[in-house]
Amino acid sequence: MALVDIQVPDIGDFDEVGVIELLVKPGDIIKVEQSLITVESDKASMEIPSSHAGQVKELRVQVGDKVKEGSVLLTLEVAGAAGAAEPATPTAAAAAPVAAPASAPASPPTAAAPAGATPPAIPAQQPGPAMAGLPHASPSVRKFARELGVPIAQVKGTGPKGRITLDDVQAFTRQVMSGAMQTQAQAARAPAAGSAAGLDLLPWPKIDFAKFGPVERKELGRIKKISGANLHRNWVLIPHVTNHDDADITELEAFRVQFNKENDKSGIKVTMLAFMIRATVAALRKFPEFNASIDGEQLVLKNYFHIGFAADTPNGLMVPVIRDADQKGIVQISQEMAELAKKARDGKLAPAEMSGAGFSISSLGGIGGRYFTPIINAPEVAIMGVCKSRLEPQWDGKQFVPRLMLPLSLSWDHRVIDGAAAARFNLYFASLLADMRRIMM
Ligand code: CAO
Repeated sequence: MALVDIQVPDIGDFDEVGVIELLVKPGDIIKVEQSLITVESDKASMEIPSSHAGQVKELRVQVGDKVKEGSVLLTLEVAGAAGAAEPATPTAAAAAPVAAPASAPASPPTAAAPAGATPPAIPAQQPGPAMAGLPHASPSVRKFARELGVPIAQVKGTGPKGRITLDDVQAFTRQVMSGAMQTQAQAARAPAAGSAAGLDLLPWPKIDFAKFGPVERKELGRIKKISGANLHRNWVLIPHVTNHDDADITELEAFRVQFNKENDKSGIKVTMLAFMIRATVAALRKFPEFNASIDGEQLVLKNYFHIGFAADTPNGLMVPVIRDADQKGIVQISQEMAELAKKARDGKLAPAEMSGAGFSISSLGGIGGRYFTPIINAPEVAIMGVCKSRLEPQWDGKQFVPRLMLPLSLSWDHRVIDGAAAARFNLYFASLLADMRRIMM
């Protein structure tokens, strides 16, 4: 056994080059011609091969160092008699910068070198504008990626100037594997019909957040897991569009406040949402395709009026249903809504109380906001979102007058509904809230 210092060979026109990647580490057993480090000048990057075989005892350079011909890169323990390492002599061609296209194989020229010839440095890719858009990686990293079947264009480089390193390729592989396992687990849980199979998405980013600061982990609750999976499927599978509009509820709100005052002692409290549910029923009668579901190539139009409403609970979002809302008055709807919302918050809703809706309303009016994009509650085809009403100046033809305006956000399934119908639905819905006498017409 003998120790040999491996040096930088003649690297042509370059006086000094920067070490940008270490391709071996202490303890590695390496072969003659195996690439040891990648260096980069302002014109090209290249790999420096080993002139001997043996085991790496000590690395004598690190990333960021500047090296030149004769610099010692590492100490190698080699079998047989000791001897000074002969620096490899790169050929003129090897020292020339070569731009390697993303899909091109590494094609190390060492393979084509005549037997016994000193191994040349392997030219990698040329940095700079010519390489814009191409992944920045050395031939050995490309080869490694190719062997693993990794699409190198999708690997995020963490080396200098975004260079893709061996570690990056390995990290990408681990990420894909864990993503694939998650997808398999999800597929096992997902219903067969209407699955989102075929979406060729990147794996979810796997990040060690603790690197950036203290974190804590909390298991998602049961409701969140169930509603999250449903919302995700609906968001991905339904071509959503949202139309925004405003309803003038000045008179309606004044009436509601007056009514509640008159009935204060009875404990009855009617809510704006109850009026909206009645207005929804009237709008669904006029626009039946909003009270429908897709079933294969058919549209199922519903002759019943069960309206879901989103309820915010400590455990997550739930959607209780007011059944046969067309047969109920505002007071009854208000009372039922209060009971159902309480049950939802107490975690006592029965499955039957959350099923069968033909259309849903999501009200953030008690909280705030202007507009939002509610996600359709499949198999429904539309949902009305409302936010907090506020006094705004409105032009009455002669002057601006203060009016209480309710922001509306109607999301609809473009497979069933068109934009014109959605705009008409909003207009009609707003006209009903502006003057509820229209419901009787
Ligand atoms: N504009 C202004 N004020 C409004 C309003 C509106 N659009 N809607 C309600 N309010 C007022 C109410 O009048 C009430 O005030 P008063 O007590 O003075 O009368 C207050 O806000 C609280 O109302 P509320 O939210 O308790 O009652 P509600 O009938 O409006 O709503 C419910 C009931 C269950 C829908 C609601 O509590 C809730 O959970 N909303 C959240 C829904 C949600 O999370 N949607 C998002 C789904 S997507 O993640």
